[in-house]
Amino acid sequence: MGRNLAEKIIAAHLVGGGMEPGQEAALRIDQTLTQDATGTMAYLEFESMGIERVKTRRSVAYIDHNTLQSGFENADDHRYIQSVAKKHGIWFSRPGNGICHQVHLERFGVPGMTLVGSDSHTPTAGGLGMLAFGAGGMDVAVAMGGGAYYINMPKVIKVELSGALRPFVTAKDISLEILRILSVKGGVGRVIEWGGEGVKSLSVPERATITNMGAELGATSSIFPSDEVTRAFLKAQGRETDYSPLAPDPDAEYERVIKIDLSALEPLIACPHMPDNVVPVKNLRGVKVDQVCIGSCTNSSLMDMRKAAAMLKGRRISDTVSMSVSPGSRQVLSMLADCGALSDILASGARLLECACGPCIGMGFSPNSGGVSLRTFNRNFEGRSGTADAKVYLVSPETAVASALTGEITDPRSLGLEPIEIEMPASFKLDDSAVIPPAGPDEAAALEVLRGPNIKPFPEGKPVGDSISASLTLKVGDNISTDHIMPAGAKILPYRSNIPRLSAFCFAVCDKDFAKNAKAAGESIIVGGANYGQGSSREHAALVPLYLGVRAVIAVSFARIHAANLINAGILPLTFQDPADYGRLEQGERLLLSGIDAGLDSGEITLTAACGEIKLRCAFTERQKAMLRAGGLLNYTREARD
Ligand code: MIC
Ligand code: SF4
Repeated sequence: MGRNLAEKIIAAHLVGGGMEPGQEAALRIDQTLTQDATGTMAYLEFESMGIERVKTRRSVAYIDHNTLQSGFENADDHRYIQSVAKKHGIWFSRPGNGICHQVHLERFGVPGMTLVGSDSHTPTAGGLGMLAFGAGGMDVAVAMGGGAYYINMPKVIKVELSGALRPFVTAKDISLEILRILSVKGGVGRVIEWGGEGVKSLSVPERATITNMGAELGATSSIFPSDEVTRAFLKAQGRETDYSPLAPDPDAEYERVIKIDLSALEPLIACPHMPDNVVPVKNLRGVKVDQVCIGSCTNSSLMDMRKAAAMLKGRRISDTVSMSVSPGSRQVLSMLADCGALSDILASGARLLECACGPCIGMGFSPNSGGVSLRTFNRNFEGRSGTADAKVYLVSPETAVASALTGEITDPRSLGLEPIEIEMPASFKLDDSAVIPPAGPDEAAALEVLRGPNIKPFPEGKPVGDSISASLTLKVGDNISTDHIMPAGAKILPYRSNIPRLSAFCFAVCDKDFAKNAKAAGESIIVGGANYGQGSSREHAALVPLYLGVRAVIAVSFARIHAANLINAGILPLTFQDPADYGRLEQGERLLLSGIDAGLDSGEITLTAACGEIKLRCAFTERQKAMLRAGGLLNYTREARD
């Protein structure tokens, strides 16, 4: 039987475990990436492992999230990351050089390699044929140290594309269509593999727009084949030698095949507050728009920006719309300036923001009260923009510009504009001067790591033990995202390396007293609904609850990265055997988990609550059980080494 693409790359990197359904596969990792909001923790964890030099083929530290620097904290974190990177063999992409996923695609991604990044949108690199995973910082630290990265052997869904996109219908609309079909839970435990004739018509950045939003499906990864389009992109980036062709076997098997006819697609829009709340743009015609943002790791490539600029050229945005444009990288910005497209953007009345995540993570440019914001981004969770009552919609750059011009939600096809034809450049502008190489091993030994006062030690997990008696300090519903658990935004992000300070904001969106109550309780348990922990890879959504005394989370189901982060932190993620039992628990009551040690092996743990006994499921691999018994990944790694 032939192999699909995901299986081929997994097989080529398998260093332990197995590839059968239900098994855990241990993978050798070729490359890692970190960004600054998760990077400080990842490097503190890496340092605690006592390894001198990274063992990967390439590790890159990006600064793209916390670039506001409204106090000393972010700048101190940047200096820490820069110094730790130089010492330990990691390349450092300076602030302003661009968003990690965009820069990695342009300058470092290699088809057929594995990549683990401390950011959930790491699968963006699947646009180049990499098998890339978003993970918590601890997993990235272990991978940098040469340890394996573990995935539950995924099922693979093939999405077969036929036809070609019509004018003003874009790769973003393909991302939204698959979200409409599969929902934010539909990719859990799966790799999404893109194929079919239609693939040839999509450029690498367009493919990356699609793999990027694999994260919103909850997928383990998302990947395109590597073909002549990939070769042309790498050649234009001066990296043709990184090219190798990659395709599934003709008789490869898939769990399911979904067919999408590109010529039948139309512009789509995700409505507040979920990326899968998708309808045709034309259904919302006339809804007044206050703000439009173009950028983020989903839609900030040169082609995205040039198409937006072409639509803006010679036109003015509506007086009632505030519009931002953040190019994905210095390369993109510089090429926009060289070809004059930047002037067209500026002349239209749009504001230029720096090459960083910016408004996507609430780092400035928050909408007005109750404002309607159309964004080319990937997430529209409630409050993420920094304005609690804003209504954020997700769209393509073309729909965003059309709406900015008219001041209301507008299908770009309705403007009667000529179709935009922009060729991918034969060569991109190459300047890696904003990427600082690591020191050689001799020089590295003498280098000092610079730590500012904002960098505090991270909390260490403790063994789960045989019983946990704790209060149910918080009960939440379905689809709780890590933006609920550990919100981001300009006020909070500066404390990503300061867990005690960060803890005051934990779950504040759901219950402003949570941090206070959890601290007072000493030890506590959280109860959640389905898809608990969806969204980002931030391990802070596990480390901060750990700091506040959370010992277990009981949910109807978990998102992949968050469940892994809980185990890495030594917190028990348990699910209800009967989801109806969720309704029997009350916030504030006392809970007892007993027989944990035997339960880890039998797969069943008993919860005693006010309503009686409830059976909980704990389907862990041997490695996960060992981690929980040791009190988390770092303790487990240290024990394994000693
Ligand atoms: C996000 O888009 O939510 C983030 C901010 O990039 C996160 C990482 C973080 O919280 O630092 C992610 O996607 O993993
Ligand atoms: Fe940055 Fe937004 Fe992409 Fe996260 S989703 S990496 S915040 S641009």
